[in-house]
Formats: sequence, structure tokens, C-alpha cells
Amino acid sequence: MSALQSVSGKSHAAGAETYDVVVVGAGFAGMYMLHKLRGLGLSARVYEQGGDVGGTWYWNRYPGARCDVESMQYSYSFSDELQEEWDWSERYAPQPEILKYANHVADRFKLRPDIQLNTRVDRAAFDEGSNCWSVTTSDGKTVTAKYVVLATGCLSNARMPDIKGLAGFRGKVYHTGHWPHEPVDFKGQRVAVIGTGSSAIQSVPVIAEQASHLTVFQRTANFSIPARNAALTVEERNAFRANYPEIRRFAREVARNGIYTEMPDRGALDDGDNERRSKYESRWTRGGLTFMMAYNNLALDKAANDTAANFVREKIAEIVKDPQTAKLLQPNNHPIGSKRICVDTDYFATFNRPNVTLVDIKSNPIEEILPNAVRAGGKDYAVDALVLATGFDAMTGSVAKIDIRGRNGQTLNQKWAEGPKTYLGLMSAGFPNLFIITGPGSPSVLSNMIVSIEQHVDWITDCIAYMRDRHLDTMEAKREAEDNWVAHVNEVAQGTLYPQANSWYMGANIPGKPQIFMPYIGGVGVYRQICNDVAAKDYEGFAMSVPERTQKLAASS
Ligand code: NA7
Repeated sequence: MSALQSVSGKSHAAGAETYDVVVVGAGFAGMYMLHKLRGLGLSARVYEQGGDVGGTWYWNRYPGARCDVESMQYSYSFSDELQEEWDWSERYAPQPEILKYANHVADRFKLRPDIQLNTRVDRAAFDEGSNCWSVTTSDGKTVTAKYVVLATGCLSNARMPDIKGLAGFRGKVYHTGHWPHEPVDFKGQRVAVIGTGSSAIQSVPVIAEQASHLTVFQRTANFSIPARNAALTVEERNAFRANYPEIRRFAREVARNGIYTEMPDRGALDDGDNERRSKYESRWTRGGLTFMMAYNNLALDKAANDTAANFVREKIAEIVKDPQTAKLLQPNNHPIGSKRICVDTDYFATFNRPNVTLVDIKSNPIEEILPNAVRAGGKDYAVDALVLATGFDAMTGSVAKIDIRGRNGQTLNQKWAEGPKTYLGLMSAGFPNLFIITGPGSPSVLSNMIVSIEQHVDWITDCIAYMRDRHLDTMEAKREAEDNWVAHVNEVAQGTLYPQANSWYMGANIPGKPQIFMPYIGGVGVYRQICNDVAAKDYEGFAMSVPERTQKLAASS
């Protein structure tokens, strides 16, 4: 344990372990945070509720789980050695390989001794007497820390749907976000998948190969682009590595979503029909999320967006043989990209298999789950196993599970009752020395998460170093700066097509959750510049205090 005394000049309740920083979560954010804190010579404790590191990649083990950002870009950039030594096997790494990478990072940087696994943080309370946080964990211990960093992830609170009869189902029930560690074999079974978001779109083709029959219950059809996944050759990896400095710079500073790709130079309506079609065709052939980068106004202009949406709808109709099924699979209630676009391997073609049925639960909602069937639209679909691909309480769900109390005992949940309020997505007024990595109000889920994680961790590290060097005691967002930022985040979102979809970006998938567009849509480059400018202006918009004893000394001199 190192420098709490030097940071705070305070002593703490006898017997309580003290750290400079408590980090909640040992996913990619928590691990890098720990590494950087060690670099400052600070003591840190990371609490992780899972049985190992990896965060979302520890939990999401469903069949077909992969990242939708290419592996060479969905990887840390902070260590050249790490970049050089780790060989990704495929264009889109499968979940086990990403988890192996997370474990490699934990070992390589010797992070494990400061990570306590199988331990949830239940409570964090700010003590206004000592200006420290008191953190209570699921093993019944309480420790104190000068700073708390929430590295809890945006998609880690799996959501069980509230469907009548679910508890009485006799077969096995799986949630994609909470998949068992033992192998699951659906061979010979009748399986139901409920939900058609990214997790379903990745798992349906794999489950269909095993199950005797697969019934997919779809409430909302989603746009999906072929991944075109393939093994990465040595030459491809080396070409990437040779260009890494530029690729990483571009992802951080230029690309809105933190992904290196060619940038569009015009809007979709600036091209004639043939030219436009050939651009979409080439992006479709190449595959992946960057389909949406074909033009620069697809997220802004409905008429432009329609051209891309129509192109994908036509592709679905070409792939799916049964016209009625094809029609059901064609998304028709939101602009393309306004829900996170999916990336698939043979999703639409899977519905050509004789053992796969699509059930439209928009017009015929699920009425109840019986012990051995799903009842929808008055019809019973007999099933042996249920797969719930019903998503997450995204962005705020994991934070909300912790009882966080700031100044005057106010809880974060009370403060965020009408929607999350942060300054830069990094801090919330009234909660001093509490940082959030990729929190609501930052680009987070609209970006390559690792780019955003590294930017936040670097910024927080610099900020803590700044405070230490100046012997400052607390830092917190000023209300006015926070209000202005919340208004800005909202204003930028309203200028786009995103709010037109009932998405988890809006909190729309959770009954009763306030519907506010949560991530910052201005782009990672713009956002990075804003954060850097704030820091350069001595953390403009944040209030910083000196310790009481320094105040007294100043007053007496
Ligand atoms: P998503 O994208 O939130 O998808 C959840 C799906 O489950 C979606 O199709 C929902 O339909 C459906 N859903 C949710 N609740 C129900 C109930 N009660 N009944 C029927 N259908 C339901 O989660 P994913 O796990 O697929 O993906 C999350 C992110 O992880 C993804 O964007 C990637 O970034 C990685 P709805 O659309 O609400 O009508």
C-alpha cells in the first residue's frame, strides 16, 4: 500500500484497509486502469464479480459470440510489445480468444495480485469528514479509498424478460449474457431463441446447426451486415502492424467511431443510383460495421438513410427464399444504424434451413411460457430449451446495482432517476473523486470500446497525477458544467436519426427506464479534444479542493 497518506494526508478507521484507488470491474477498462495507477506508484484494489478477468467477454460465452469490431483494432494500443506479440487468428476474434487475450494481459502486466475475483462491490459511500470513499464488498469487508473508478462496463447487466410462466419452464433456460461455463449442446433438442439483437444474430446460425428444430421469436427485425470473417494471414497481420501508428492515430483522432476505415467524402444523395449502389455493394462485399461509413450523412438524413436501408432490405430478400419470412426479416420501423447495426455470419440464410422457423411476436406477442412450450398468438411452440437473447440494462444498469452515496447521502440512483447526468461522462456532480469509464455522456458504445476505454483511463490517470502533484483533496463536476454537457449530449443526438429508434441507447428496452439518448454522438476525435481542452484549462468545469489542514495553515499564516 503506498501513497494514500501523501494524497490525502488523512488517517482512517483502525483496521480498515486503505487504498489510493478502488476500481470496480476487471474487464478491459479495469485492467488498464490498474496498470496505469501502478505506473503512478499508487495502491489500487480491483474488485471483479466474475470468476476471472475479461468483463463482458467473461460472461458472453454464447455460441457464435464474437466482437463486431475487427480484432486488430479491438485490442489495446498502449503497449507496442503487446501489439507485436499477440497474434489474432481471425478477422473477428471469437469470444474464447478475446478472453484468452484478456488473461494474457492480466499475466503479462502482473495485474492479478491486485484483482480480487468473485467479489461484488455492493456499496460505496463518500465520507465528507475524511473526503474518502468507504467501499463495501460482497465478502462483507469495508475498505477505504481516496478515489473510486467504476469500470463496470456498458453491457454487463443481463436483462431477464418479464414473461408470464418463465419460472415454470421445465427445460433449461439460458441468457446469452450469462452463458454457462460448461459446454452446452443442443443436439437433438427443440430450441427457442427469444430476441433478434446482435447476440441472437450471432448465435442463431450456430444453434441451428445443432438443434433438431429452432424457433426464433422476433419482436423487431434488425439490420445486419455480413462479417466476412476469415482467418488472418501472417501477411495481413504484418501489414497491419507496419501501419499501426497511423491506424491507431486515425482511430483516436479522425474516425467518429474509433475504427480505422476510409472516410466518406459525400452524402448518399450526391451520387447517382448506379454509383451509390456500387458503393454499397463494395461495402457489403467487404462486410462489417463500416458499411455505415459509405456516406457521411446516413445517420443524419432520412432520405439518405433510406437508400442504405433499402439496399440491405433488398439483400435480405435475395438471401431468404420464403418471401413471407424475408418480409418479416426486413427491418421496417427504424433507420438503419439507429440501433446498433449487427454483423453476422449466415444469419439470414439460416432461415432457409428446414429446421428453422421465424415467429413474428410483434403482431402475435408471446402470451406465456408453458412448462414445455412458448405460447404466442394462440399457438403453442413445443421446445426443450429456451435461449433468452433479450439484452442488457445498458450503460447504467451495472452502476445502478451498486448503492453509491455521495455528498449529503444522496444516492446516484436518486440523482439519475430521470436519466444519467454526468460531465463528459466521467463524473457526476455531488460524487467527488468518483470516476466512470465509458459512462453515459461519453462516446462509449457508439465507438470501438477499447479506443474509448484507453482515452478515459489516460485522462483519469493524468487527472489523479495532477491532483497529487498539487496536493489537492477532492475533484468533482460543477453542476453548471454538468447541466451544459447533458444539454449538449442531448442536442447533438437530436440532430441525428438515432432517437427515432426504440433502442437500448435510449433506455427503451427497459420498462420504466427514462428515455434519454445516453452516449455522446459527437465522435471520439471531437470528444477527445474536448476532454484534452478541459484538462489543459486546469480541469475547467470541475471543482477541486485542498485538504482542510492546508486551508487552516493558509488561514493562520
Ligand atoms: P439487444 O440488442 O438489446 O437485443 C435484444 C433483443 O431481445 C431485441 O431483439 C429485443 O426486441 C428482444 N427482446 C427484449 N425483451 C424481449 C421480450 N420481453 N420479448 C421478446 N423480445 C424481447 O441485445 P443483444 O444482447 O442482442 O446485443 C446487445 C449488444 O451487445 C449489441 O448491440 C452489441 O453491441 C453487443 P426489441 O428490439 O426490444 O423489440
